[in-house]
Parts: sequence; C-alpha cells; structure tokens
Amino acid sequence: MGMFCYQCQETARGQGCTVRGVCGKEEPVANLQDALMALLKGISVYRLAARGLPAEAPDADVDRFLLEGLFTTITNVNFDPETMLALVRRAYALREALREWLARAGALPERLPLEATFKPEADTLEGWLAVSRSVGLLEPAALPAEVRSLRHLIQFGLKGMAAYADHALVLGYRDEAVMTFIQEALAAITDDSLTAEDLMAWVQRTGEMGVRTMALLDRANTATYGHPEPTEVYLGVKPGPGILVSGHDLRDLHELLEQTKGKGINIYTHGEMLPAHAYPALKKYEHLVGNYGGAWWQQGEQFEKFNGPILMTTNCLIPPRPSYIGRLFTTGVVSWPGVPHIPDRLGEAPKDFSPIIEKALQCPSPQPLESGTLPIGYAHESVLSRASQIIEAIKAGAIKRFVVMAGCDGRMRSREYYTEVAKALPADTIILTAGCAKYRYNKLGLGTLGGLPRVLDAGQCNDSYSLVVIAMKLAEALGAQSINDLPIAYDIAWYEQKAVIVLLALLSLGVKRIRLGPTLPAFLAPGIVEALVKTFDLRPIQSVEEDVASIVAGR
Ligand code: FSO
Ligand code: SF4
Repeated sequence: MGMFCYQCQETARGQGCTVRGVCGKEEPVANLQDALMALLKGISVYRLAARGLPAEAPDADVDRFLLEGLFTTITNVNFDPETMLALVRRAYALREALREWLARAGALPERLPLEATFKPEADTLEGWLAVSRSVGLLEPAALPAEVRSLRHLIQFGLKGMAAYADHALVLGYRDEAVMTFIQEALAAITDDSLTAEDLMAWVQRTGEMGVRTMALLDRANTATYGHPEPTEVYLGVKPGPGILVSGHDLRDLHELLEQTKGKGINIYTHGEMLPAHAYPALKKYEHLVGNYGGAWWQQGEQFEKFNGPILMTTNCLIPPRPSYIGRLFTTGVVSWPGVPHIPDRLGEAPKDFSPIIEKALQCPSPQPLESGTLPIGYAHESVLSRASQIIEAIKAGAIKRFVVMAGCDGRMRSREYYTEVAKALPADTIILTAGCAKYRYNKLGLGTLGGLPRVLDAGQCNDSYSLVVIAMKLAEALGAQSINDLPIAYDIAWYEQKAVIVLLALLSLGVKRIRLGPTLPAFLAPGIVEALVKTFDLRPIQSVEEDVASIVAGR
C-alpha cells in the first residue's frame, strides 16, 4: 500500500519517502502517523466547537494529548507500531466522545471535514492502515499545490511548536493562547474554503505563536534550573560506569541525576542534552561529568563505544544497532519496538529510572572518544550581561559581524558546507548558534573575540529564542531601526519539524535574508518558495565562497 512522508530534510530523493523512511520509519508507522494527525485535526474541530459552551466537554486533558500526539509524529521520535496504534485508538475514542457530547448538546459544528468523520471499517491494525491513506499528506488529491504546501508548512511547524509547548508543560508551564492556537490552526488546515492567501496569514500567525512558545519554554527552563552560565564541558570520560542521556528533556535528566546520587555512576549528556551543563541547578551535580559524542546521526558508532545504558528522552533516535540495543531505553514520546520504555510520571512523583541504574552498574566504563573541553552557556542572560563589552567591541570595529548558524545537523555530506563556512568566516566574526547544527563547527577551536568564544552556544534548538532576544537588545542599544539593520547574517540548517517552527518564528519577526540549507523543504511548492523569496528574501545556500563573500559584504 506504500506510504508518503516528506516532512524532513532527508526525505528520499528530496521528494518523499514512499517505501520506507530514510530515518528508518516503516510503512505501518508512517501510515498510523497519518491517521493520528488526521484524528488530532478532527479533535481540534470539535474541541473548538465545545469552547464557550456552559458544561465541560469530556476529557479535560485533551490539550496535553494534542501536544503529545503531535510530538510523537516528529522525525526520529516514535518507530513503534504498537504505541502508534494505541495512540490512534485513544485519539479516535477522544474524537468520538467529543462528537457525541456536542451532538447531545445540539452544538455540532456545521463544517465537518473528513478528519472529523472518517473511521476504519474495523478498529484493528489492518482497519486503521486501510483508512489512513484517505487522510494522508497526498489527500485531498485535488488540492491546489500552493494550498497543500502551505497546509503542510503549518502542520509541520505546529509539530515543532507542540514539542516545545510539551517541554514547557512538563515543567508546569502552559500558555492557553498556545494551546488554543494549535487547535485553531489544526482545524484551519482542514478547511477547504481557505485560499493560499488565507493560509499565508496562518503561516505568519504560526510563526508568531512559535516565538511565544519558545519564550514560554525559555521561562520554564530558566525559572526551574536557573539561567545558563558560561561553562566548560568535559569531552572525555571518567572511570566507572556511566549513563548517557540524549534528547531535549531537562526534567528527565534532573530526576535521573537525583536518583543516581552517591551510586558511583557518572552521567554524560549526548547531542541536544549538552546545554544542560550550563544550568546552575543541573551543573551542581558532581556526577554530571561531561558530554559524550557528537550530533544525533553519529550515534550508531558512538553508542556502541559508550558501553553503558543510553536514555533517549526525545528525538533524535536512529535505528539501534544490535551491539547496543540491549542497553537502550526510551521515555516520554520516544519508542522503538522491544526497547524498554520508562513510564511517564504519575502526578508529581518522579519517573522511576531504576532499570537504567541497575543496567549501568553491570556495565564497564565508556571508551573515550575525545578529550578537552567545550565552552557553552551563552544564552541571552549571560550574553547580555556582557552587552556593554560587546557593544564597545562592535563600535571599535573589533567585532564586525555576527552569523546566526542555528538549527539541526544531519547525515548529508553537503552539510560539510557549514563546517567550511565556519572556518572561512573572518576572525572578526562571531557565530551565534543553537540546536545540534553546532556539532559541525563547535570543536574547530575558532578562538575568542572580545573575550567571548567565537562560537557562542545559546543551547538547544528552542534556545534560538535567545538569539532573537540578543539581536533585539543589540538593535536597541545600537539605535538600529530593525534587527535587519544589524550586522547579523542568518545561515540556518534544518532537518526536522522543530527547525520549521524556528524558521517560521524568525520570518514572523520580519528577519530578512535568511540562508536555508542544505536543501529547501520538499513540501514547499515552487509558488511558495517564490513568495518567501519575494517577501523575506529567503535564500537557498550557495557555495561556501559565494555565501561567505556575501555575508562579509553584509548582503
Ligand atoms: Fe537536533 Fe534532532 Fe533539537 Fe531536532 S537532535 S535535530 S531540530 O531533534 O530538535 O536540534
Ligand atoms: Fe522520510 Fe523524513 Fe518522513 Fe522519515 S521523517 S519518513 S526520512 S520524510
């Protein structure tokens, strides 16, 4: 029956995965994800209709379910058909309960799109797989290319937004405006009466809400763990058993640190967990010893050498090798068939990480991969506390330019472009980074400028928000009319859907001349690319030489 997915940068042939995902996602999971996405849209249609009615609609936890459902469908999160089927069934039950409740209240919405009404012939795996194609990304087949493209741009941006909102919610922070927006936007992209022009306005709103969501997560992280401080992170290993923690969920790491205190186990971060070392409430744990390895796509070889258990708290998980699958654990929305899953918290009680701890105690020390340290912790608070020093350096001409090189890393060889750009930028340039894109240039030893590392690492991909705050404050201090008048260039690398919301957030703030690579999204129709180029001067990356020359010239 095949599948169709083109939501990430590594999609097959730059067009779409139709047999199996390049990411390792198999056809049944891809199709169940389509069914789940459609059900989440249907739930949103009903949820919006129930708002404002005097009595409470069933299941008040529907908002959280929507966030987790969207997050689950992001690239490299969930590869398990069983958990996907369970989610589809829960979504279906929820949608039907809402529909019946509205029918009884005499308040069914007039417009009922397919997403609000479709059902399988039988509530079995086969039944759901059969019906999934009718609501997949290629449907409705007659949709104009631009409309389809914009619907998908919004849909993929919403996935990233939901992931960030979910991280904030885990820490007890929620913003009703974000929750409502996600439902409104999910409902809007089922509405056949909306034109490309209407949807462009939804893209703008999605970006604006993306900024708001990243600000919410920034508040959640910094209020819970303190403001990141400049920190040198150890890249080697220490004798003794270790646990490697990957993904973005700081609360999982925190609870694991608490539960491993005094047990002789060293905790290492991996990938997007690196920024954890800069948070005061996390760096205080002496057994949080260092960061192990590089970006997500290198995990096969590196997890093999780690020797101990590995916990995946969020994306990016790649198909595990037999050499370490027996010491891999997942939690939260991540899942791989047969890999033990640490269940969710019950209320405020922490997760129980004892299976990982027991495993660690049976394992030898990790093999070293690297040595030395890496400077991190340059989020808005720590950079802006040095604002006067930076402004003086700009005015004296010591710092000529900033280049925002945020986003994601990936497997493609063409991403060497980012390493080469970082090397070729003149020594009076500072690179502002966030997200796993940094692994392409954060260990090049590019030195310091004006007392700051030339690669200023603000944190995880969501901390791109920090880069925006820094740019806005600099604009204010330098008396610039807009952030486009600052000596800042944007050279963004994307891979999955969190990067889509980061991009939409930047565009909604009016940031112009963003370079995007290594390739443009397959889901952007030619007409939409044209519109983005015209409105925002968005540019596909060119050669290293051309781009560095134009960055240096301020073009
Ligand atoms: Fe990277 Fe993966 Fe953070 Fe993403 S580890 S690619 S954009 O999940 O979310 O930067
Ligand atoms: Fe293909 Fe990316 Fe979709 Fe995976 S997430 S199936 S690699 S487009």
